[in-house]
Amino acid sequence: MSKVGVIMGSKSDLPVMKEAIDILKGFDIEVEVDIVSAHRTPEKLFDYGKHAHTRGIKVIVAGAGGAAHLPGMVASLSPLPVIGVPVKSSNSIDGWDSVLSILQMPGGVPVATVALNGAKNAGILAAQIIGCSDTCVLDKIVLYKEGLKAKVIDSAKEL
Ligand code: RP5
Repeated sequence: MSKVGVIMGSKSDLPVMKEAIDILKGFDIEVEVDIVSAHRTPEKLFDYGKHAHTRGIKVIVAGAGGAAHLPGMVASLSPLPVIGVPVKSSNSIDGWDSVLSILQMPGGVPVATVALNGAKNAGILAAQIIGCSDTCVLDKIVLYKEGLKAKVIDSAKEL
């Protein structure tokens, strides 16, 4: 079964990153969650980036705040697609530091960066990548999108 790896730089990122975990579980996708700090556990980061693809992980969602090097460094080490979540953490000035640290990658090393604290969208995007080769997941994403549409139509009726 395809897995998504969700990693974050600190336990303090969990309230944000939980939105990615929850939506992925809602699509019945197996999630492997870990804390990997680019600055405090660089050896673990290296090991994770080098080996995540060898244990069934197909996409990595990586969240970090402030000088957010985790998503980019994991992308530099792993052959897997990496989705970066900039987190507005306690050490972040205003969130732009984490956004730009994750967004402005050099040519050859992409990180698909979502909005500040946009972990839910990161989870959906990861599910969509899995859905490209897994029709069960694809069907669930089709239903999810139908649900989004129905909510808007229902809310318009309530006006
Ligand atoms: C980053 O520093 C982490 O990803 C977190 O967003 C931020 C603050 O970490 P803590 O000091 O709360 O552990 O590396």
